[in-house]
Amino acid sequence: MAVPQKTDTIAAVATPPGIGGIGIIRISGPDALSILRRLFHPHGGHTTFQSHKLYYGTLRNSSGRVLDEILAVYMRAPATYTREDVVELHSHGSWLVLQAVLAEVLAAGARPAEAGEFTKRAFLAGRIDLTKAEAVIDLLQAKTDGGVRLAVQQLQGKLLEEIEAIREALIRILAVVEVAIDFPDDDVEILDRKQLLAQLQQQVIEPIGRLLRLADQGRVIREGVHVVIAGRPNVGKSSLLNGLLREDRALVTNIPGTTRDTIEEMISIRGIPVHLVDTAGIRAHDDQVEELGIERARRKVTEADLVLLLVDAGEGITEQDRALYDSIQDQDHLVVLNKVDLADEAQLSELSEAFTPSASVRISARRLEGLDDLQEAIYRKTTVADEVNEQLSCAPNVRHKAILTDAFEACMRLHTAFEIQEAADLLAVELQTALSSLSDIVGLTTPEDVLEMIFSEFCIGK
Ligand SMILES: Nc1nc2c(ncn2[C@@H]2O[C@H](COP(=O)(O)OP(=O)(O)OP(=O)(O)O)[C@@H](O)[C@H]2O)c(=O)[nH]1
Ligand SMILES: [Mg+2]
Repeated sequence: MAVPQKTDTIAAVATPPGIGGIGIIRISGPDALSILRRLFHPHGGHTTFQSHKLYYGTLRNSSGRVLDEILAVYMRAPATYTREDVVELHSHGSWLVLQAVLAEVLAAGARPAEAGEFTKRAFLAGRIDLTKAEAVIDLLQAKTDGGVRLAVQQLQGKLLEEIEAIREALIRILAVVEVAIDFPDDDVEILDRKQLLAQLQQQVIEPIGRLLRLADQGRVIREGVHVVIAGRPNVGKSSLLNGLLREDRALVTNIPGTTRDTIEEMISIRGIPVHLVDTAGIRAHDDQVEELGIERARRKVTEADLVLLLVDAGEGITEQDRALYDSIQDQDHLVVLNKVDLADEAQLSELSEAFTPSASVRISARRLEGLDDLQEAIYRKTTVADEVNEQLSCAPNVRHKAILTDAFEACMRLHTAFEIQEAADLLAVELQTALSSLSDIVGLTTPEDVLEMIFSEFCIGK
């Protein structure tokens, strides 16, 4: 994206294509008002436009033909989305009308806006920081209620506040260290290393660590988790999928090897989108189709955020269960003892024992028993334990997380440097590194190519 020149005026259709009651064309830049005057003929013959007030009238092309009856609003800079003069034309929501109106606006001197250019102008004008600009994209693309909530909070500056507080703490420490550099002889008195270390720990390292944990949580809320139901044939995997969906989605029979392909469906557990995957029962077999299904099942298991290892409590633990259990040791997992209606307490305890230390949950997929407990266990396994989701106020995205990780590492090096009584100028270097990382998050020093990547995710007109 080219760096927008201050002098040009951009325009785009801001509403999505298709038929709608109303469609909006947005114009931003110094010529916005003159373009409005040229094309729009207000009812009642107004000759001046008050800022932020809607006017009713007709929109005409250069030869005077009426293109549509519209409402128009002129918003004077700087109290606008971009901090420039902005005009919005509210026409009928026909794509043809919108295109015709846009063509007139362009002929009158505007140029077509690039994707995200309105928001980029808001950012470059300093009205919003980069985290708020990213929140706009998140809000437009949110797929869950939780995702919308996080985006709105970020738009209101929750993440910005957290980052600013950490940045300020770093600046306070840097100020002391810089005095020590200027007066090297007084180094000992000026640098109360113990106190600076405590400050670094409490006001920088701990908050960054917390944000890093929230980043993982944010991913879960925005995108959900992949939970794969695995086990040997006939243990009741498809019955469990159906039970959690409360619908007969997958075929269930008493013939081992019923499910041959993977089946994916989504459920919501306390607002978290859970992508449930039913798989082919895993066993040694010479049926080629089943073999392909098993291969696919194994792949799904390795990609899962959480594996539910299903075991038939009526039959007890088998060699195959044991082998499968061993193969998922490095992954987050829950052991699910199914068909509890076919086992007594002693058998169940023995089974739980056999899978220690892994947590196990008892259910009957056929009788729909224990499914609430299982959902609760899934929720607890896939969400950060010390953060209550409903109260989650901000969650860094992937870009923020990478930067925060760099800042965290710089702070850990700084921590050591303080401890081993490193010279003040070396401390300053690490402090600067951490500071400049945090500045990248809010967009103070973000390189142009990164900005370009972020804003290109927007649609045109935003
Ligand atoms: N008694 C009892 N039977 C169950 C329970 N859950 C499932 N079953 C039965 O176990 C058999 C196998 O169930 P499925 O859900 O098809 O098992 P699966 O693990 O998907 O089997 P494959 O797709 O062949 O790997 C069916 O006859 C189910 O009715 C349960 O909780 N109790
Ligand atoms: Mg099945």
